[in-house]
Amino acid sequence: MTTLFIADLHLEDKRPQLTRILCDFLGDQARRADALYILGDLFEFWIGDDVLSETARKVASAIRQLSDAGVPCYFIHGNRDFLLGEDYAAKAGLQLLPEVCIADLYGTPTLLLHGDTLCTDDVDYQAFRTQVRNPQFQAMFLNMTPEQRLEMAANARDASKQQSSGKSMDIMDVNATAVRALFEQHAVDQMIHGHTHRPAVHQHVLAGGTKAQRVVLADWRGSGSYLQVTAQGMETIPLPA
Ligand code: LP5
Ligand code: MN
Repeated sequence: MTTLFIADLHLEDKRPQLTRILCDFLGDQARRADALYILGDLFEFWIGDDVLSETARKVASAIRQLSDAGVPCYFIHGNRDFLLGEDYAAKAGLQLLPEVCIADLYGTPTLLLHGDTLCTDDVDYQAFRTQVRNPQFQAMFLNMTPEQRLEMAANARDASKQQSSGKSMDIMDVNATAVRALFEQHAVDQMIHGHTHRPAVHQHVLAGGTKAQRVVLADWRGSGSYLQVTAQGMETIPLPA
């Protein structure tokens, strides 16, 4: 009885070794899981289901084999792949989840999300997010040619890199008040997310003194890993290169 979590893989054609590590994991450890949750930024960027990279095709086929073998595979969008749609999900056998959801992990209701919405001090990012999550903006973007979309995504990446280098680490981390508010809104005391690339287990004290645990997933920049949750507890397991 085990549920697995991964996030922030940032897969792209330029880094085929990461895709291979994922495919090995999907065909091995993940086969024995009750479910696999991918909490966003599976891909470095996503410009539409009609423009599939070689990496995206390989990943779809590997996830499909896992879901066909009976392991449900869930996906929550990240800030890089929020345009991943139902067409790709169907191809990959992925079930798309809303941006915040609750999973019952062996008796512990647990909030799952990418994590970017908790970074409320990063007002420039939140403004950008509001713009690009607007359905009208997305329809306009998806109507552009693949070349135009690629160029726009590359410009957004350049602007993001430039602006992020001038932001403090604190601004780019989650806001503790936003975290507590989300816990209290959903009346749960466990949360798992990614996005900040700062893996850790944090303790929060909620109104009334209740203690809550927030687990931040590791990214795959250096090497691959996954979080394994069982009835006994959780553990981050590194994957061989
Ligand atoms: O991803 P990461 O960790 O490097 O940085 C994020 C935030 N940046 C982003 C932007 C993405 O990297 C851009 C790539 C998206 C690909 C999708 C393509 C499809 C849509 C393209 C539409 C243009 O998410 C970064 C945070 C950081 O996390 C930490 O939380 O700080 O936020 C920013 O840097 C945002 C900037 O402050 C403002 C962004 C300016 C971009 C301007 C682009 C112009 C196009 C405008 C269209 C509406
Ligand atoms: Mn992210």
